[in-house]
Amino acid sequence: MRLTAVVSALVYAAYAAAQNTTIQIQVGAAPDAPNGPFQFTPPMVNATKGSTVTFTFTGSPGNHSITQSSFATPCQQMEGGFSSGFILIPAGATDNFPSWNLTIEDDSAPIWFFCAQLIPSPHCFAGMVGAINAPTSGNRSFDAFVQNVQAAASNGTAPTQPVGALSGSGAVATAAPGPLTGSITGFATPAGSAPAASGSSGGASGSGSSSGSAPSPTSSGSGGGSSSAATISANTLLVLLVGLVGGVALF
Ligand SMILES: *[C@@H]1O[C@H](CO)[C@@H](O)[C@H](O)[C@H]1NC(C)=O
Ligand SMILES: *[C@@H]1O[C@H](CO)[C@@H](O)[C@H](O)[C@H]1NC(C)=O
Ligand SMILES: *[C@@H]1O[C@H](CO)[C@@H](O)[C@H](O)[C@H]1NC(C)=O
Ligand SMILES: *[C@@H]1O[C@H](CO)[C@@H](O)[C@H](O)[C@H]1NC(C)=O
Ligand SMILES: [Cu+2]
Repeated sequence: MRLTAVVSALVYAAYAAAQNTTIQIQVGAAPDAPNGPFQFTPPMVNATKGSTVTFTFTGSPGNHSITQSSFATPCQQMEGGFSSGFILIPAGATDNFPSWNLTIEDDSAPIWFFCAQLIPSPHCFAGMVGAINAPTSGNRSFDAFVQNVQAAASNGTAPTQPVGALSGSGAVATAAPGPLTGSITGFATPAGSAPAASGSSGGASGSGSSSGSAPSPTSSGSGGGSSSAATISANTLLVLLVGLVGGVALF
């Protein structure tokens, strides 16, 4: 009896761990990184409902945002989309990198995002985009999204500047990026705690006109390493515990 309770608690814990994983995405990269500084690494992850995607602003120097877009207009904040605002990491910073945690509320539809920074030229046009739960093939795949990015880059309509928002479509953060220590600063970061209903008023007002001579777009890449590693280890734990239950049942 008691053993059964313990074992089922363990199985439940493993199940919960398998469901709610923490997925890491790095925001920005070093200037000499293989695909340049304007990237999310990995650009594409899968995250089940209840999982947390932790973005870490490690790119130094960097001044980036994580802003939700639609599939069709990848370099514009979508109406009701989340935005971290911009976090400036000065040159030479090596630690105390701030993070931003997004909890996935709906894993049934892809969540698209980009960096809205315009300096020195729009990062989105350079391929600084990402996706959560995007299909790998088909007409709404990550590759199709990247084609929309390339179309936006040649069209040249600069990203409008985002309104900081904790709440997005399908995902929500409970706090602004942090900690902001030393010379690390934020611009247009969201204030307060997440509202119950969807937050931001959208904030697409007017459009800039700097037709960026974008640095060469980065390849679409297919990361996802850390997410699958997290999923695999949680699943492995589950399998081991199920095995344990089986073993206990024999005795
Ligand atoms: C997993 O996510 C669900 C839904 O958000 C939540 O109720 C539960 O407490 C989470 N479990 C863990 C272990 O974090
Ligand atoms: C960081 O980016 C924001 C938004 O473009 C801008 O307002 C701010 O001046 C930038 N900071 C620096 C130090 O470049
Ligand atoms: C994000 O989550 C991690 C892990 O729980 C935590 O250490 C960090 O402080 C969180 N960041 C913010 C800005 O809340
Ligand atoms: C995410 O899941 C979709 C659907 O199962 C799959 O096609 C895709 O390869 C996965 N992506 C990653 C990065 O694991
Ligand atoms: Cu950027």
